Amino acid sequence: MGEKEQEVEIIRLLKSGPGYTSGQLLSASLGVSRTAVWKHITALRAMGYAIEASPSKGYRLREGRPFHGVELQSVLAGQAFGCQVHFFDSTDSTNARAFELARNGAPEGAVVIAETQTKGKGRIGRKWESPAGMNLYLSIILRPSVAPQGAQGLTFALAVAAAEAVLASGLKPAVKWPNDILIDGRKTAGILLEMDSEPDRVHFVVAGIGVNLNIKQDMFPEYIRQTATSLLEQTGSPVDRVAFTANLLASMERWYGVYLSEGFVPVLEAWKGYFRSFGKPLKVTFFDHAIEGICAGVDVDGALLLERGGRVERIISGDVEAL
Ligand code: BT5
Repeated sequence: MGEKEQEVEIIRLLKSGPGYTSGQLLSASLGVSRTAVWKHITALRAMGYAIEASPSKGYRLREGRPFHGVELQSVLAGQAFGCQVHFFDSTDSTNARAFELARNGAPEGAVVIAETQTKGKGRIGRKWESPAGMNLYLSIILRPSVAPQGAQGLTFALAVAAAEAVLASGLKPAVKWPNDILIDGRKTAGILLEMDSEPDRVHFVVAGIGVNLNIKQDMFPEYIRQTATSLLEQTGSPVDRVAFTANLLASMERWYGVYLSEGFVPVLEAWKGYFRSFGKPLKVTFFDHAIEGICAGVDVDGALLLERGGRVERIISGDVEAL
């Protein structure tokens, strides 16, 4: 076991019981000396873990833990999504980091997470607000054997996975076409897919997802305060970011698997289960103009159908707003 794996294992053992874990048990499980265990404890404390030490009882992990790759890895053992976790206290954009890693050959399932992003990206050059210490900013590398058009369906698969993770927190999420997750009509998560491809083959996809977990309403910048929300605001209790992330990655892995093995149909069916805009008036904004109509659903390819003046228009990109 390498040094990092030993730290991961210590965190896993400390979390496995409510009380103290003896230094003897830790050193026996890791196959290292008690002094080596103590060194790891010191390193983990330096990362912000509140670990109490009692000479007679051993070590105990207190609540209020930071969000570190080391802890995430301790709960992800065996999952393909999260096979590598590259954790940054701060970076410009996790998508940019993941893109670099993918270019250098990082495997499918490798994940980049940051505590804060200085240039968090939305679609078409927009910004994703990414304050430190409270939310999730994650990018994952995917290497599907599909043509570039096939990657579009992935957005829906990942939106279903994100909705499922929010549902597991006891909330009622909705998807906004094509890929926002809303709670109570307000944006909680956004997904950004970027890819490296040639005309008929995808080299890799970087799927970025930002989820507002523990941010308070008054901490959102003014321009999104009325349109954004977080899980904390909706449930009233703080979210364990490690547990949420592990759950989300498991859902993403499952829906990615469904998409690859069964295709778009089951993904779209699941997505429709979270889509609540049927029959509702919508405004769709494009680059230089906007149109309004009644939502007539989505077609087999996932395009949005908008009824206007007796005709149904098929929309493949644009920003949707409920009226
Ligand atoms: C998205 O774009 O919703 C995709 C967001 C993807 C963010 C993740 S975080 C990890 C990874 N690394 C990155 O750099 N990006 C990805 P779009 O549909 O264009 O929505 C952007 C719009 O949402 C902005 O123009 C704001 O109006 C709003 N917005 C910005 N930050 C927000 C936040 N934290 N919560 C809710 N709404 C936000």
